[in-house]
Amino acid sequence: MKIGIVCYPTFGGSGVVATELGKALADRGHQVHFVTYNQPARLDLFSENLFYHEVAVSNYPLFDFPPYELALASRLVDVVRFEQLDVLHVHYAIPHASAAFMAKQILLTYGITIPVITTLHGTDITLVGQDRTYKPVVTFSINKSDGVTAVSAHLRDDTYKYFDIEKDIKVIPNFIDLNRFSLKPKDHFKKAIAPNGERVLVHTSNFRKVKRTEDVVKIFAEVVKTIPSKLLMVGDGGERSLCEQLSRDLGINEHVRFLGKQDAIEEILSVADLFLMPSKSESFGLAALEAMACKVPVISTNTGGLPELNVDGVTGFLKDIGDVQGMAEKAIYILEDDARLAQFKENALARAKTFELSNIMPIYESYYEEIIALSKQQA
Ligand code: GMT
Repeated sequence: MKIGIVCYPTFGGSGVVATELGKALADRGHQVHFVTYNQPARLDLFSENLFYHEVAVSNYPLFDFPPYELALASRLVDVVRFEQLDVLHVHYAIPHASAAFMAKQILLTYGITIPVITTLHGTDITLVGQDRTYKPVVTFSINKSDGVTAVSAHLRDDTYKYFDIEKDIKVIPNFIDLNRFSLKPKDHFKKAIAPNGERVLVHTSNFRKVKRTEDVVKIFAEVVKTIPSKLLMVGDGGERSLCEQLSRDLGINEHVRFLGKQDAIEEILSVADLFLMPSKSESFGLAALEAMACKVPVISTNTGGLPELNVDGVTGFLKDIGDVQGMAEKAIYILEDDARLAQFKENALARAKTFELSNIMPIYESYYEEIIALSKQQA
């Protein structure tokens, strides 16, 4: 198959999922064309089957807001026509689903029918999509997609709850490439982070408000009172400086390290003992799955799709949003006993294995085939 993938090229979860999926499809012999405004963060082009088409947004003094969606739609028309793609798979509805719809209509004038699959990732539905500014367009473009997938059952249900959707939404959970994440911890790195054998807690995110990163610092402040430990904060975003200030105010800054954006997240996770995800909303929690793939148990909230990933009392614990004390108590419970920690680590890995790339990728492949066949029938 020749597949066009549209995504955000940043470190966000939807871009990571799109990139890893594209790479895996290319490995399986499909030709994959990424169409976006920057080369995706995890995309290397050392494959004969991977292509990257940049969307250039030309500016003009009249434009206070350069029209990215139009530039994307035009680029999609161009790529679909000249690369003869079979299907377009767009990740994150805003604005990719509506740009793809526009491209599809234009392509019809050239006698080309291209099916569009939209994958919903989370904030495109739960936060941004519900904003009145975007809602009519999001509803329309989901309904006009030939196929729609959501990364968790909870996100599918939320989409039906908050939007007027007449399409079937197929749940295809996110996945993990266990080969990449089963690294042996690097002793010198572990020593540098935790010189006296302290436990290592990790949080990774884009430090947006929805991640409740201040709760991470507050949970750790409770844990470090009883358990000699260190906290690694990975990523960057609006809330980072608040967290830095909070860790100083709480007098724990010598135990907290802010590492900023990191490519080799698996190396950091390989030295970790516990992952903290106290998010307000999380459609799936890919960062938690990455941690579990590195044998790291997870303390999370019980929001969104997290209960579909993190199993309470088995791979970690789930608590209500804002229950800092409860999360800290469960973190201490896991960390205070070597044997218990080892069991939680094994459980986390076993759970991650059920989301192995090789299990999930064929589901996407057969969904593409189904949607392409359906679109041919309807043409
Ligand atoms: O978490 C973010 O804010 C980034 C966002 C994205 O689209 O890049 O992540 C969403 O998609 C990820 C991949 O499917 C999910 O694992 C995250 O749970 C989801 N984030 C939220 O729902 C807040």
